[in-house]
Amino acid sequence: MNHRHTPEFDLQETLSENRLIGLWRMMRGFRLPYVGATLALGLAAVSKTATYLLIQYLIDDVLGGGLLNLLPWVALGFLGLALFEGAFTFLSGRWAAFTAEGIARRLRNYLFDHIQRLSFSYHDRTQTGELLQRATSDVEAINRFFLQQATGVGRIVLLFAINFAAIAYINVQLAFLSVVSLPLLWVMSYYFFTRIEKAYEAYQEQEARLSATLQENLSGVRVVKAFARQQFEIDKFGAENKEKYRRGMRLLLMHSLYWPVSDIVAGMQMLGGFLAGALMALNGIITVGDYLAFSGMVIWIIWPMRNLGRLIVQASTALVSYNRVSEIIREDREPMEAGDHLPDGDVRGEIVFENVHFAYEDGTEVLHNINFHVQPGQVIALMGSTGSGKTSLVNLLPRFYEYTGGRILLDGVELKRYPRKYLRSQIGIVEQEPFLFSRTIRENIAYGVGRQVTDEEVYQAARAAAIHDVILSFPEGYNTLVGERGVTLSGGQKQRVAIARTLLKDPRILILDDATSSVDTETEAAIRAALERLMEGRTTFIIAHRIQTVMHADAILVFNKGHIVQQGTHEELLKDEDGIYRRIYEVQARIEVELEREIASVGG
Ligand code: TTP
Ligand code: MG
Repeated sequence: MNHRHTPEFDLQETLSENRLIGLWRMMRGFRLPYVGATLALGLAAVSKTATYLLIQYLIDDVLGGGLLNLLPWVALGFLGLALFEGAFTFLSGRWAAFTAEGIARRLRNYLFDHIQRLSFSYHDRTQTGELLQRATSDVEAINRFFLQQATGVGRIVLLFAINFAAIAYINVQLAFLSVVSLPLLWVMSYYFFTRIEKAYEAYQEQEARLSATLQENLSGVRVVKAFARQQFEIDKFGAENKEKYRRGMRLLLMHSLYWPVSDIVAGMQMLGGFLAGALMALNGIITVGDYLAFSGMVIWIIWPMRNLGRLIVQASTALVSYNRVSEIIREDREPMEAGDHLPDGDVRGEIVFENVHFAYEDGTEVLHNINFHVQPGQVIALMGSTGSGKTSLVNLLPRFYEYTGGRILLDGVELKRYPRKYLRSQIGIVEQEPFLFSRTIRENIAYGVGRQVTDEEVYQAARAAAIHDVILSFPEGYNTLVGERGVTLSGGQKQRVAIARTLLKDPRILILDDATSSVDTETEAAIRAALERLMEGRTTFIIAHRIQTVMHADAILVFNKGHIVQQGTHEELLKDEDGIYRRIYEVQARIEVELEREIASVGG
């Protein structure tokens, strides 16, 4: 059986304000083995009760009534009942495990799938460590719930009902006397349930904080070392860890208070039951066999009562975890397919911005009234000081974020009408801080194309990105592992692998977000020459700080604080004596001249 997430099983639809209903719906597809597990436990319980009734029969009728020839049969009966009980206990364990592990597996797969499909803004505001903790620890709590508590409830109810009925069959009064403390146990359990729920929630929150701290520390380990801030980080972690310890102690205190208290109540109840039974037997109201059977069965009435309390208390943790997991599930995915305009082939690449405004979720506008027009195949350069909104602008094109005002037209059609999936197949973006996976270089370059690629295709892309020779110089060439288990690439090498990855995808619209910032001018010139061929026929956005990089563009947009303050070709922009572009040009030219003089003096 394959329980992969399918469109028919959308966990989002199963969510419920009532957490028990939500958990019940989460069981869809696993209810049969669940019912099987519960019934098997019930049958095992029946055989236990039957054993006590057999004891009563043995004493009152076989021994007391002189039917000694039946003795072997009674012995066989005991053996059969024991085997029966063992077999069904085993089966129940298997089915419960199948249910719980199956549901947990499906939930994990669903979460993995779901988390990747959430919007950029969701990930902007959510800590990785927090998500990690919910996808692991909270899923485990839900797993435990199905493994122990969900099947346990059935068993407890059945055990209670059967033994209560059996005792009532012996004597009704005795049956009711055996359960007088039930309301007290319930009130107590409820009280602890609410307390433990709160304590556990606080505990899980802190655990998430701790794992977020750890995760961030590991990602930023270089910064920590570079600034020699180890002690600061250790103290920070220590403080978070201490808080977790404190909350953990509190949680365990609640548990360890509840257990003995419920045990005392249960013990008193049992004692009372024995006493009442003994008095009845002495007064001849019930027989000695009745009493012996009762004293066996009453345990199986008290035990479920006490354990139901425990189970309710333990279930509180699953309910907390259910909430934490459903907070993720409730988030809507980025609708990848939504959009009524799906062209058959590729886009031409004509892009028009009309009075475009954009603000991130916090509401502060970072792009104001942007207007420009790009013909298919043109190269557009974006320049401007850091934080002026260049990355924000190009991120609008693949619909990573939605613009908040104005219109963006692609081939004359508003961008919002294109499905995101289509846009992203048409647009290739080399991110400002490219991320490479801990896989081989070849896998990293081939990552963006959803098909098998030939070595020659990979080499070609790598050559265009001026990284082919570098890769060949590694001992294992294209099979060299990148990252933690392999070579550490320099910033410029990483950028070039990322460029190769995007070139191989062969997009109609190419976005290079500061993609050659860590590459020396000579290598950049080589990349530019190769790109020039590749850029032919595709609309290209280049974000860069060097005049050399942008000067050949068909149009240069100069940004300042979210506004386009200048636009035109290199020559046009230079004419404006007071313009930012001219100033940047002069500063860079001066530096260049000085640099050449320096080099000449050193060389001479
Ligand atoms: P960017 O668009 O990142 O500015 P930039 O790309 O021009 O800067 P750089 O040259 O350094 O790459 O940022 C514009 C503003 O938007 C800035 O105030 C930070 C803010 N911002 C967010 O709030 N969330 C984001 O995800 C990004 C990318 C930027
Ligand atoms: Mg940027």
